[in-house]
Amino acid sequence: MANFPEGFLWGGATAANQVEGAWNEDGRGPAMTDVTTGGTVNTPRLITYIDKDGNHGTLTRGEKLPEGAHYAVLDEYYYPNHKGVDEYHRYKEDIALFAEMGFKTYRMSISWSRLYPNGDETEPNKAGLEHYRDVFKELRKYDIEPLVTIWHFDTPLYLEEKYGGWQNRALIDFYVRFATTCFQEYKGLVHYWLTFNEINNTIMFLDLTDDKDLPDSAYQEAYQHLHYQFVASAKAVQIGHAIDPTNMIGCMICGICMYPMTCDPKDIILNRHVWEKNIFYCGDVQCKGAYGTYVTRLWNEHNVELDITDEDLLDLEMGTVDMYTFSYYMSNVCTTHEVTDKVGGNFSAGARNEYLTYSDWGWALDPDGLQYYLEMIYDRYEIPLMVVENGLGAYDKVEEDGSIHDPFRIDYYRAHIQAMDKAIENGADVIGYTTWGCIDVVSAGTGEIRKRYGFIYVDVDDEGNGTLDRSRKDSFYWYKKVIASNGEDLD
Ligand code: P53
Repeated sequence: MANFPEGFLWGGATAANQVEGAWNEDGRGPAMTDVTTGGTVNTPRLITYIDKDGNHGTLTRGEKLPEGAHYAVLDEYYYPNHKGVDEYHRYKEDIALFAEMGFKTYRMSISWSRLYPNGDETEPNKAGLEHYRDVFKELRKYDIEPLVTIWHFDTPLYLEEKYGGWQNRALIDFYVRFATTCFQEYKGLVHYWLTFNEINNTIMFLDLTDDKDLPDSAYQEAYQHLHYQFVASAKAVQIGHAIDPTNMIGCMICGICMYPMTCDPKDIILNRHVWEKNIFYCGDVQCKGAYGTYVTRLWNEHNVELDITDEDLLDLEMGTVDMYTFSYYMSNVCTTHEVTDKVGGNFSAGARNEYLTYSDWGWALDPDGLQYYLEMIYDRYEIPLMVVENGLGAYDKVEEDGSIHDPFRIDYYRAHIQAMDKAIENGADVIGYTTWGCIDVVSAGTGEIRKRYGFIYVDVDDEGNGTLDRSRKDSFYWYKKVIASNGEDLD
C-alpha cells in the first residue's frame, strides 16, 4: 500500500522564462535570461553587453558589467529563452495535455517584467495581468490548482542595471509591489504561492561553482542579497495572508543533499556546516522567522557585515511561511580530505560518490537522498512539505513513428516517488509533488533544450529550429497511471 494521502497534489512544474518565449511581446520588459546565450554541459552561458565605446562583450555568471556598459541583445548570438517552448501562445494546448495526465496542480511562475516591465513602475501592465488571469482560468477549467512562483530567477533587467539588483534595499519595495499585485489580482484563482525560487542558490553556488578562493566581497554581496530577499519574502507572506487568509505561501529551497565522504569526525562536522550554510540558513529564516544559531560563524568566516534593521527582524518574525517546498535532483559529497575522483561542472561538485551513478550532466542519481532530505527537514520544521521540482534532464530520441521511449526517466521517477512514499510512512507530512519540466523547457543552467525533462516532447532544438509541435513520451502514459492510482501503480 502506498502512503500518499487523499488529495495529494500530483503535478508538474515550469518557470515563465524557461517556457513562455514571447520575450518582448505585449509590453514585457527584458530579464537577465534575455541577454543570456545558450551553453552546454562544458561551456558556460554568456551574458552579452555593449560597452561605453560601442564594443560588444560577454560575461559569465557572477562577473560584473564594466563601467558604462549596458546589457544588450546582440545579432551574432542566439538566445534560447526568447522563444522558450512558446508556452505564452500554446498554454491552452499544454494545459489540456496536463489535464489528460490527470494533474491536480501545475506549478508555474509569473514573469515579473510582464507585469512590471522595468520593475519600478507604480502601475502594472494590463496585458500581462490578463495573460496570467487567462492561464489560471484555463487551469481551473480542469480543476488544476495553480501553484505560483512569484520570482523564478527573473528580476527585470532594468532593476539589475539601474539599481544594482538585489544589492539594493530598494528592490524590497519593488518586489513587494509586484507580489501584492499578484495576490490582489488572482485572489480566488490561486491559493498556493512560493515567494522565491531556490533562494539559497545565491550562497550555495558560490562554493559549488568555484574552486578558487573567492574574495570576502563575494560573500558580503551574497549574504546581503539574501537578507533583502528574506525581508521581501516575509513582507509578501504577511500581505498575502492579509489579502486572503486561505493562501498557503511557501519558501522554495534548492535541496541538494550533502554527505560526508568519510567517517572522520572532521568530515562529519564539515558536512553539518555545509548543511547550515547551503540549506538551513534560508529555511531557518523563512520557516522559523529568525536567523539560526550558527550565522555569526558563517558571517565571520568572510568578515561579512550586513545592513539589517530592527524592523527587518520584526518582518522576518511576522512573515514565516506556511509550507516548506524544495527542488531535489541530486546529492553531493564533501570532505576535508584530498579528493582524487571529482565530479564537476553544471552545479554538481565535490567528490564522486562511488555508491551512485550520474546523469549525462554529471548529477548524482540518488533517490535515498530525497527520503533523507524529507525526513530531516520535516523533523526540523514540522510544517507541510512539497517537492516542487524533481526530474531527469536527458537526451531523448524520436523514433521514426514519432514515439519517444524514455524508460530511464520512468525509472528515475519511480525510485523518487518510492523514496517520498517511505518518508511519508516515516511521518513526514508531504502534500504534493510537481516534477520539473513536465514539458521540455530551456535548461536554466546550460540554456540547452536537448537536456530534456518533459513527459511532453517539444519539437525545437538548441538553435530554435523545429515546429514546436508537442508529443507524448512513454513517461506521459506512465505518470498518468501513477496519478490515477494515487502513487500505487508505479509499474
Ligand atoms: P537545469 C542547478 C542545480 C539544481 C537546480 O536545472 C537548479 C540549478 C540551476 O540551473 O535549478 C532548478 O535547467 C531551477 C530550474 C531549473 C532546474 O532546477 O539547469 O529551479 O529553473 O531548470 C533544472 O537542468
